[in-house]
Amino acid sequence: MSQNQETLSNLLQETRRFAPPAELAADANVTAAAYDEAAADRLGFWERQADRLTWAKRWDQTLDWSNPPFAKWFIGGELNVAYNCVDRHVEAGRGAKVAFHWEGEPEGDTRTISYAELQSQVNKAANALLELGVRKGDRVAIYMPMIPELPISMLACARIGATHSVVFGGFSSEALRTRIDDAQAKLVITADGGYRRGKPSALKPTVDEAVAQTPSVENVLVVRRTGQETADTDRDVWWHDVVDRQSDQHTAEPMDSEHPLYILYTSGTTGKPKGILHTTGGYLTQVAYTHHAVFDLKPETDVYWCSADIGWVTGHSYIVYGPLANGATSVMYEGTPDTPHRGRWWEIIEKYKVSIFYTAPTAIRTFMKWGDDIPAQHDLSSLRVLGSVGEPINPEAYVWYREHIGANKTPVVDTWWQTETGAIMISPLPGVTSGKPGAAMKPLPGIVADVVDDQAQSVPNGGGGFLVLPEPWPSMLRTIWGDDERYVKTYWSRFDGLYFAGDGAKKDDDGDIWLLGRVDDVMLVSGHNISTTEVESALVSHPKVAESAVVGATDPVTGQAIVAFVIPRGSAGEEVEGEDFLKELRDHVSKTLGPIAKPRQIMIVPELPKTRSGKIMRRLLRDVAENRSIGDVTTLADSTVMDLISEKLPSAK
Ligand code: 6R9
Repeated sequence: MSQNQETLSNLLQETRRFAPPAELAADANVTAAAYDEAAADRLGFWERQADRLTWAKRWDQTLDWSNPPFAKWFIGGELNVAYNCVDRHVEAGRGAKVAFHWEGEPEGDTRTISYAELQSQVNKAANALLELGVRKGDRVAIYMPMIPELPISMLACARIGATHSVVFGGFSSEALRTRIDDAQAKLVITADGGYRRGKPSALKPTVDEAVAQTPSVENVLVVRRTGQETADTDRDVWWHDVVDRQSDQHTAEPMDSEHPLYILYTSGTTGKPKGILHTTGGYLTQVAYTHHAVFDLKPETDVYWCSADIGWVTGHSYIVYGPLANGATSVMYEGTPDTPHRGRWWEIIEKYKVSIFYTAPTAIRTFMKWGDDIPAQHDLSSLRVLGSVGEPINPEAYVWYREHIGANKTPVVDTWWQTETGAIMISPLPGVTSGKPGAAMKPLPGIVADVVDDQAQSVPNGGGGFLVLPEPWPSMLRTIWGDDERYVKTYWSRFDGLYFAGDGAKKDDDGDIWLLGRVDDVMLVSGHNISTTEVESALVSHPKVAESAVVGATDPVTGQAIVAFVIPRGSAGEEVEGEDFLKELRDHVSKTLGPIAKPRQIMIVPELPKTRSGKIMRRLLRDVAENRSIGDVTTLADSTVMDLISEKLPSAK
């Protein structure tokens, strides 16, 4: 955002409201009183949430903020994460309860894993890690498909105090190598391959290439999943050889509350990936509390499904640690939403009677594109809470999700957070909040957030600016692995004493928070700061548009001009190619947001470039809009997408 501009323009008006269903509100885990309780005594509030966990030794001090921005939570306390996620449920007589209904991509390939079975698997894996020489404090890289051995490996690490670093199963060998190297991992856990789009997709060759150049790695532990041929070096050991023969008994050792639980790398816009470090007590407290509060989880009756990949922070916190700490029954799915057909997800919801579903706007917009008739063929009546994460949810996508997936009755919780925050920070509460489509609403009880201008002054209601977090929170990152200085510089130096998240936001007239995308993406058009999110949402509110991405391109007259890329809805028909349609869209944006936001140019495209967690890579689209050659595409989920878009360019208007 430019230095002389203090606020983001606040263009979008949205008046629809959705009150919580009366039944849900009457029986909600968390009521409005929690906000007052936390405001009256914030640290006391977090102590009560820490009591959801089982501590081997109670903490002496709740928060140490004497050396900001380096926080410590629950100092002196000791606990074991795996014990909290697994053993204590078995000890409480809930061993037979299902932890995971696992659904492989090939139909019929399923596994049901109870808490007792999870305990025995985690113990065996922990014993195997010890046999392979892994000790407390060592780092273990995990590069796996979405199979049960992935959470089992993470929990086995946590059990013995090894710090895991999960790397997305789709990343290149170079990306894997730099992450292994940065953390100096001693062991890599992987599989021969996984199933993706109906075919086995190899992983092991990528690992072989990476570890050829990473001397820190002593062994590679390989799960047999697809049966693909793999090279077998001295370093390699098969999971079925080493893990299966171990004892299923292992006593979890309590760890210090600040013991490093995991590192997760985020790419950031420049430079080498940042190893975000999360620790033990504060992290588990906040993921458990938020999973209980935001999804209203009733562990005895709910079936919960988060469709994310575990290689993303959403999977760490809301497939593995939060749900298991709460003793939830979850669904875990290996594959893509369109294999073998575009109704696969809805079939899974119907099969397991999923009651809480958590996914990303990118998926929702894809389903909008595919058409309403696909979810309509399935019984989705078990659903009672729907969640969204990863990007701002366009109001129209929110309304579609609520109507076509949630039968027009389920609350939609739009949850804002980051790898760095570890857990949900800003979100509606399903039994309390009257939802506004497109708004993340308020910081959760115990969390403080604000929107400030250039001078770090809180903006008034109706204003826009930078989203900041003024107070430390239990699951906050502790540092960037091995680089304290970069941690301070990246997150705490833009505004003195405030964590700056990198996102633009606005407060509406009620003081509720709307996220407006990364500030790097904000456009400056004729002196107005306009958020890409608002223009995209205006486009998506046109009945023939499923998805759009908007960028600012250099313009001799206006400084930057708005260029939009649009994917039409499946039902839109043939007329979406013509000049009339493009004019209709430009006029629609002008009418919705004002003439200042009217795109100079709109291109109809079949796909948009996205990262593996579904975020649109606007940087690449800026290259297209400014007629440059296209930059680094290695973190794209599908690297052929840019070719598809370029092919369409001659017809661009
Ligand atoms: C959990 C996760 C973090 C960035 C974040 C923001 C965007 C995530 C959002 C959202 C608007 C939401 N983001 N959730 N923006 N509304 N509900 O996504 O972590 O991959 O680290 O990305 O994602 O821009 O700063 P991560």
